[in-house]
Amino acid sequence: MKQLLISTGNRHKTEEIRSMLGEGWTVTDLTAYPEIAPAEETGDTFDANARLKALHLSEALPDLLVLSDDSGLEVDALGGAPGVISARYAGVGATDADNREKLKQALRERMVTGEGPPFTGRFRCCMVLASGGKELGIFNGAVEGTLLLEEEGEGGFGYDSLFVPEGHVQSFGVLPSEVKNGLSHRARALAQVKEWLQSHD
Ligand code: ITT
Repeated sequence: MKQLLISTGNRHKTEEIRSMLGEGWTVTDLTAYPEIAPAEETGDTFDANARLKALHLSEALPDLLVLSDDSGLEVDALGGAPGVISARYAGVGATDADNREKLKQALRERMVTGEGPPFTGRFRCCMVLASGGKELGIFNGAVEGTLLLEEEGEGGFGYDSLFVPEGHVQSFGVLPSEVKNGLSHRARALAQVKEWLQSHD
């Protein structure tokens, strides 16, 4: 079995990556290393934070193959917010539900000015692969879509229940995980990671 350590404490990301990689891979994450403090996400781009997360862990565990995932939602009518601060949009320690509430409120405020709906946006994901404390590659994926003003469905995590991907009429909170994992920002970044791994086997 090949081993991949995901530099994340977000179990939803790990589950999606594990399921997309499929058999042949043992996938672990930061929850298996409680003694290692997570990297501070001080960058102001997805790329910068993905690098910080990958290199921080790869320096601590240089023998392992490390993959980071920095991701988030951009909404055009909000000037790209919540963007890189998607996980803490409603403040440090905010839950996914707090963040969704803040997003719905922000969209309602834009409606007053006649800007939507539909509100367009996208999920972005940047992944960095690292080993021996060095970057091996950087990979980006995005999925375009529109935002809902009320949650739809219980599936997924984060902003999934408010996001309808292009080509579909239901949110990621309703669509089966196989559909999300076939077209998501994370799936598109991971497809490039897989290609890189195959060509460097
Ligand atoms: P790590 O830094 O430990 O990986 P995190 O959740 O803090 O975990 P990020 O800083 O990359 O990760 O923030 C990503 C946030 O963007 C996440 O908490 C969600 O709110 C949102 N997000 C990213 N991918 C998503 C997805 O597939 N579906 C819904 N929301 C997503």
